[in-house]
Amino acid sequence: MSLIIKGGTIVTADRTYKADIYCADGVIKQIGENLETPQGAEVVDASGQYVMPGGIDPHTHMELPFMGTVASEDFFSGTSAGAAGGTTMIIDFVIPSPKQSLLEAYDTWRGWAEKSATDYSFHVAVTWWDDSVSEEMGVLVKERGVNSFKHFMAYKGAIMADDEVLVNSFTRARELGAIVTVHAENGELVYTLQNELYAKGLTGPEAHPLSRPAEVEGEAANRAIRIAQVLDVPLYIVHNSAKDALNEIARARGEGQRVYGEVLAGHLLIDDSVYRHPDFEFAAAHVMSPPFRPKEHQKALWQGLQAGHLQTTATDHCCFCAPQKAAGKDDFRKIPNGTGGIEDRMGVLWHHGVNTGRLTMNEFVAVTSTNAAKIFNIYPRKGAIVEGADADIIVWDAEKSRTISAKTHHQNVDFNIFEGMTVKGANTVTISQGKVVYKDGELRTEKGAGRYIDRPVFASYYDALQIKRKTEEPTPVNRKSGKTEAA
Ligand code: URQ
Ligand code: ZN
Ligand code: ZN
Repeated sequence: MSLIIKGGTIVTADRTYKADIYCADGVIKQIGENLETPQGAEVVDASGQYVMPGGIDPHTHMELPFMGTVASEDFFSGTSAGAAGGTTMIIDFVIPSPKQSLLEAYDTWRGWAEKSATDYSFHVAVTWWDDSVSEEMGVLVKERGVNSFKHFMAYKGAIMADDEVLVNSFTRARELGAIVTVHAENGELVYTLQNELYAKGLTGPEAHPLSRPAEVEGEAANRAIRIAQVLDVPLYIVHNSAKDALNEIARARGEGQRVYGEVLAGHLLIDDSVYRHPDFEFAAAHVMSPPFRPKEHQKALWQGLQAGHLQTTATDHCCFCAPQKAAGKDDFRKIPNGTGGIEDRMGVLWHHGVNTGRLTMNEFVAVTSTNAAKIFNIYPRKGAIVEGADADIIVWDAEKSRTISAKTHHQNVDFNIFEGMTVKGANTVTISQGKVVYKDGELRTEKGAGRYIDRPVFASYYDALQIKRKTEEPTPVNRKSGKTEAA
């Protein structure tokens, strides 16, 4: 199976140039001007279009069992919808129940993900602690290709990690050379505010954002940053929705701490007015955590992305249909949290990022693909257009307009948070492992074609952190001599 992409302009995170790309055996074999078309190779005509690394969505939850139901998008339909929108890899989450073996949960999710159409990997959540968790984190790193561990600081009574779990898990991750990631909301505060609001008779979705104000996110972001700072472990904060969290990240990064920040396409474009919509289904369809925020937060998040305080974009694709959301009809605390977006992230970020001048095309590639590959240590296999990289590539027509709608999207959910939005700029072709999986509106994905992608530990930033730690090693005072022993 070989394929040649002719006549396009290649756009990577660091340069823009005209060249053809020849792919065979699932990888990029040759990049150069006016390449010969080898016998039997499929030709993709990219003239007048851009050619970019396929999008990497580092935050999805396909078929997640959550809040008494299961997300409606499975690994095949979700990765296919991603391919339709220019995303060629996801990093999903294994989320063990408290007291459940991490390895057992990992095997369960691996089974579900077998049906994926494009490549995938997993962050593993640490939702409880004892020696066996520490032990299994070691097995996951050394034998299962896991290099990132997730911690939900919210969801009290379910999967919330308290400070004891955070400190133990962060310490263990450092020993293993893994990065830690957090959902930063103070779960105790959320729990108290939820119950107070409900007791006051505020039972509708309009209470959801009131129960998790931006300060609740800012506190948790700061707490995670400070714990990571003291323990010398790199930290990645997922779905930053508020300037309260962004400011904590910017402060820490300004002081040289290795903290990375992710922002969702939805949080960049949607505000909290959605929760005051009179229609329950519309408002409930937007219930996710952290919630969509007042407008000034969107402005700050775009600035954070432009300034480099936030490095990646994602979707947190976690879909629940109206009948599922109706579980919270009389009690907002029971509305399954989650929204979709995997099919629209690339288009909405190009339209509101590149077409507005907020982002260059190269920055667009960085925040939709390359940075995630670097942080999660799979660059340049992923997120790059270089010889030897996986042939995960999109052909992008900057002039192509489309209007987003649940009526036409490929996502397996009955709602689209970007409903009615017209965006200019779209992938015309998506290539996964050197095969065309989407072309001019037609999905050609195959169930099970996706591969699990191992992610090695000790990314380069890790070594730097360990060197810093060594140089700051405290020296014991020799009480007999009364002098500090020479370092
Ligand atoms: O918190 C998450 O990331 C998962 C449970 C998806 N739901 C959500 O509201 N973000
Ligand atoms: Zn989350
Ligand atoms: Zn999530």
